[in-house]
Amino acid sequence: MAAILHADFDAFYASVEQRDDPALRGKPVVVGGDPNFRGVVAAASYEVRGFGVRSAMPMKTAMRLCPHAVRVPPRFDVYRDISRQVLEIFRVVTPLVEPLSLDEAFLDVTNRVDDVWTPVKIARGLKGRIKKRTALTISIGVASSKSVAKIASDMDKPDGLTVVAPGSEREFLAPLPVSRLWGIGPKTQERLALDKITTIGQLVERPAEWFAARFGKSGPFLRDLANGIDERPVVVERRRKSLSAETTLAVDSGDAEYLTEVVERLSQRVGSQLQRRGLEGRTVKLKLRLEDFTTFTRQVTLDGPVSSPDGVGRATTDMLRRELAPDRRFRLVGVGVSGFESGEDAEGENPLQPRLAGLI
Ligand code: TTP
Ligand code: CA
Repeated sequence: MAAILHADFDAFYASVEQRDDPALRGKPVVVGGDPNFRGVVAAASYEVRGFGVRSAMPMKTAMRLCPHAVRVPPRFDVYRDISRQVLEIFRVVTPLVEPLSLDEAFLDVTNRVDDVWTPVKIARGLKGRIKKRTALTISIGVASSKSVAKIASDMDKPDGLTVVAPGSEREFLAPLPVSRLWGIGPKTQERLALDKITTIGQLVERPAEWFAARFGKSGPFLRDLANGIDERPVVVERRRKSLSAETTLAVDSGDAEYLTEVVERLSQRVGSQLQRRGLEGRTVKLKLRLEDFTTFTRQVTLDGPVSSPDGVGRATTDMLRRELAPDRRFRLVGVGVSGFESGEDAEGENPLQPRLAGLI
């Protein structure tokens, strides 16, 4: 039976800011961009969440919900350093570490488990180590698969440790909302609610044919997830080559202002993903589809690496400007960044040898 850990920092950016500035401790803190420049909330401290403030919300909305919140601009270099330190700690236990972003990773500890080193003990050891080294807390989920471990790590935040014993996955998942499952977003959730399916327990009662009819190709996978079955391995080296986002416009448009806004929004999305993954790229791409479906891309290779939403936005809006013409109407635009130089996603295997005794 596999033993998988999912480790996730609590209110990551916000906790780092509170750690480094004692005046922020116990206060409602939001990390993110200036509300006057359409900034969004990257991270919200636990204190400010009580006011309804959440990640990805416009900063303006956040400040309206909690006018006395303290806004701090993000310090990505600091977050990246902490992320590296923690991955090093993880790799002392096992080389099988899969980072998902700066603040999240899966660990496959199956081969490290014995009578003394149970998965829970390994998880406790890691939490202690990380707290000592970084003065930050993480929450860990322990389970037989990635999917269940990830759901478990979220159950007891902050500073949580949730163990789902092998064999009890279904029971653990049954009362939880379907939205906890990978791939079930707000739209699917709404559709399922029409069928009176709101919990994972209600979802698993449906037969295999229903899953196939409802979800097509991904039906069997989703049915497995709902049953607590997930065979996906922890992947150590996933060299991501590019990050991108695209959107089909509600109506074909040639309007410069509107198109610029869409390209800026996509650039923001790609840029913030870059930052969350600690990646920097040199090549920025703009994808365009005309109303007659002709599709083409323009790309630019920058002198220096880009890792910020604004940097991506500058490059893409420049390229867009050159493609605008009075008789040209677009139906799709996309933004992508590639040519990564650093970051966890692009890192090779770590030479550190697993050494459990080092944990305590
Ligand atoms: P999350 O793990 O989603 O959130 P969190 O660590 O702030 O809080 P939680 O305790 O609930 O885990 O994201 C990790 C970091 O990634 C977060 O601190 C900031 C960044 N982030 C963004 O920049 N934009 C976003 O939309 C989200 C969701 C996160
Ligand atoms: Ca987190």
